[in-house]
Amino acid sequence: DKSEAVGETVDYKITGIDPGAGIMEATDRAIEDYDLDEWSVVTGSGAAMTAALKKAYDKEEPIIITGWSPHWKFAKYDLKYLEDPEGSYGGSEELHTITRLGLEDDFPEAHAMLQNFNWLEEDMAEVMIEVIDGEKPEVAAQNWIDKNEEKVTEWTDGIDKVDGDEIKFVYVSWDSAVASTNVVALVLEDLGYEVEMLQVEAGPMWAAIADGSADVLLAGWLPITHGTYAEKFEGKYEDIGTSMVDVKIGLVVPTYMDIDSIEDLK
Ligand code: PBE
Repeated sequence: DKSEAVGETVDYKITGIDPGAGIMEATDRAIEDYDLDEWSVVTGSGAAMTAALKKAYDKEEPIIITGWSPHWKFAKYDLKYLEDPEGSYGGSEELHTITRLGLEDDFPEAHAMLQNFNWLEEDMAEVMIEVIDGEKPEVAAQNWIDKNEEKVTEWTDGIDKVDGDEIKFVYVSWDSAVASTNVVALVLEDLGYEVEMLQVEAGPMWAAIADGSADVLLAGWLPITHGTYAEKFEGKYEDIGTSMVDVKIGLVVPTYMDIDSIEDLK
């Protein structure tokens, strides 16, 4: 039977990422929803996951990863999402910009820019691909800004410059969050802000916004991926809008694998 074959080839392991990621919680849910008792999820990091993917892919070996888009892996490899008829991973998600309470009063110019901030999957992909090809994130971000003046002008149109106010971003080392945080940081620096970027884990990222020790996070994946965090800290943050729509999480495999659905793992 198909599932036994697949399970055995990957040792009944799904290659996951950092334990605080919403996609890990969703994967635990999938294991329950699809009765995948024999299966386990290996924790690690985004970088460890993509390293494992590269290693398997180069040898055309089977691998099942927790995957999301936007992500550069879809540009570098032929991959497919496994169908999720139970909806363990939700449907189409959105990226929300989340700020601490009071940011609008303290930094109205930054708040206005952040509210305007939105871009497309292919925009973010450009930055991510340059970074994975070896460019420094801040350089890749600046290159994207230089090539997309019109879009950036839309975000900053009519917003006054400030004089060195300090604003602090929190982000996780997910390639997607690295890309967006670097781009927005440069745009705010151009408006006169001094930007600090603090890399943390997912739980501490939400907690820092809720307790006011940081100002902004750009990687709020809602409604499902970070739903537990959003609920836990309800009333202690402001959701100021979406920066991207139609983003997605799920289980991802190379197209050379002969399975199509999470059900095939049962
Ligand atoms: N991700 C990328 C994150 C959000 C951004 C899908 C890995 C998560 O699962 O929490």
